[in-house]
Amino acid sequence: MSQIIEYATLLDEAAHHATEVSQFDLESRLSLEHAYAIQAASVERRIARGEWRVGVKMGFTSRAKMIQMGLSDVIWGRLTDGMQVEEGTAIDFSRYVHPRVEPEIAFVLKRPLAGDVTGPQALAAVEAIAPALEIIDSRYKDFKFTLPEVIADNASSSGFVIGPWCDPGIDFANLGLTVTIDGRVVQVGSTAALLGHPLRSLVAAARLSAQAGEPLQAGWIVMAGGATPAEWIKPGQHVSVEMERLGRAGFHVKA
Ligand code: OOG
Ligand code: MG
Repeated sequence: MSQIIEYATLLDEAAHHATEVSQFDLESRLSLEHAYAIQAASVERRIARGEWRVGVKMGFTSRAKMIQMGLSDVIWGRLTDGMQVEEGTAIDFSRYVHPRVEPEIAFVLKRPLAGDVTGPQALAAVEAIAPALEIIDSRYKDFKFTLPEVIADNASSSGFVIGPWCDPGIDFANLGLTVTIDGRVVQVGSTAALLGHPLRSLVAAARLSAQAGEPLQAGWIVMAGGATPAEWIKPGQHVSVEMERLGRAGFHVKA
């Protein structure tokens, strides 16, 4: 127990002050259960500072991300309002350790969704879908971690940017997308990269959140996971994702 609090404090302080920490579980001795307990305790510290829970993010739901980070298990993290970056605004680079960005699709729910649900059941709970960007920022030195370590670090959650909310009746199984940094296309992909269909990521989120005793709530956002490898971001840049049929979402990094 004391070790859970100790690591939760270490990681939360690092996220809060944008400092890096050394890996503490190089041999993956920490169980996944303990890793999620550390994550929960670290997010509790954010809640105690006045942030509130707004949803869930999924990780390693595409092969591109699994290959980039060398891990192959789907993970999840907790989103708070403090992580949301308003579309079109500028972030302060000094609030991050070594941020990266990746294109995702976001869901917002109109009703709770819990347990083992089917794709159609998951879709029926969706109020809207949106093109989105996730700003990930591992607190570990050199952005390197083991599976339990990244889970403990709230799956590198740091920021998320949501574009226009769209009708979930649009077929979003395989929408082309591009990530542009300063006018240069740096990644090209498709929403199909997410477990073959982004809805599968929502189905997994419903199961995993319920298992953790925190079922998905009406009004919650679910970020489905990066569809391409993540890109480093630097001060002064403008970053955007353009998604077929759904539109775009972007942000600036202050110089
Ligand atoms: C871990 C978080 C993974 C995704 O979309 O796959 C993730 C990381 O890559 O640092 O957010
Ligand atoms: Mg992500």
